[in-house]
Amino acid sequence: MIETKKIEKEKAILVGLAVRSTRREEVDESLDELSALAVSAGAKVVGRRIQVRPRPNPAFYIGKGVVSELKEMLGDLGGNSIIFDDSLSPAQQRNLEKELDAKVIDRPILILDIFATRARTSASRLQVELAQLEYTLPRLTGAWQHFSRQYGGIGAKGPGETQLEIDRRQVRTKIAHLKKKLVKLGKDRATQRKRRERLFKVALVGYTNAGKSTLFNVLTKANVRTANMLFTTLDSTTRVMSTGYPCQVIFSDTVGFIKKLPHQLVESFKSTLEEVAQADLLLHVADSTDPKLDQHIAQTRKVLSEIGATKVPYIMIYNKIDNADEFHPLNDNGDTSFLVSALAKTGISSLQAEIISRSTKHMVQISSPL
Ligand SMILES: Nc1nc2c(ncn2[C@@H]2O[C@H](COP(=O)(O)OP(=O)(O)OP(=O)(O)O)[C@@H](O)[C@H]2O)c(=O)[nH]1
Ligand SMILES: [Mg+2]
Repeated sequence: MIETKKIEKEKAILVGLAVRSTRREEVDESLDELSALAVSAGAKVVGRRIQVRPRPNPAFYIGKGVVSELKEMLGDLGGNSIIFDDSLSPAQQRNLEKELDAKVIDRPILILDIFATRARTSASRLQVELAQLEYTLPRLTGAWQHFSRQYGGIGAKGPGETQLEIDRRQVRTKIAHLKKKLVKLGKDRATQRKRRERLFKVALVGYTNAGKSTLFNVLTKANVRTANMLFTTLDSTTRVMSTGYPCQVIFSDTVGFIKKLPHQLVESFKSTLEEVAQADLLLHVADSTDPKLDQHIAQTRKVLSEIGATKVPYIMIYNKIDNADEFHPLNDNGDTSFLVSALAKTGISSLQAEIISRSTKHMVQISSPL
């Protein structure tokens, strides 16, 4: 199972690359998010460096000169690891670790690590472990083991140390075994869903930290954990509500999305996310105070299409309106939208009225003969 290891705090330097048409400010904003991820994973950020370059260097991702510069920065700032805002190839990671003599982490491994720490139920642990193994498989080399053992911490969790010592074939066997378990899990969920067929299924989706769980709690009077942190929720929670609705309505709160979500995670969380694809209505929750609101909405739509949920009707919820001054919804493509504050509980009753009206239509549909 997933192991997590107590370690000395990582002191990390964040690195981003501005390639081709990417503006420096965009990379800077992306590093802000990377910084929040790093902090969520328990690291301390001690510095950042952006390089402008037409394309990544195949051997080191960044230019060789910047590698030397980073080495100096590590010494000056007392850092012990470098976190890259992109996915590194196994070769780039190895070369960088060798040159820098420090731990090299990329965005996918950082996200996987946060997931590993947060996974609570056997289902989410299984899904995270599979994603970690899939990610690790092409990276199984002597060099990686050496550094993972030496530095521990981020990236050394889960199938870290011990499993890195077993050969690729064993990892593949393990992957096959986990996949089988996941198929079983998928079947169990499908049976559960069948039982809920007549209910009106509402799923809350959106970028991480948008306030999905806070809104879920308001709508269902539940008490799931909320926090100003990325990926607080990993497991889906569902609540059936009957009072106030013409038919039973089932709400589900689930994992949030993020830019550059490792595809291994999307793959292995498919059975959890199936609930989203099978829903009758999506509440797409967005943080109206976030300067990158439009990008976050686009990113969420992208993940929704990856999991086959684009055909599910959705309502846009612009949340945290208590903190936004003069907010105007960005989309003019005819989406139904609501401006709410899940925290201050404003705008909730009209949202509930909309859900009730949609569930009434659903009830009429399912009870009328074909
Ligand atoms: N000001 C303000 N803050 C809010 C509102 N809704 C949620 N928050 C805060 O936003 C933070 C994230 O809320 P969550 O409900 O945990 O967000 P989430 O979308 O479930 O996040 P993950 O599960 O991590 O993906 C918390 O600190 C909430 O208190 C709101 O309407 N106004
Ligand atoms: Mg949540």
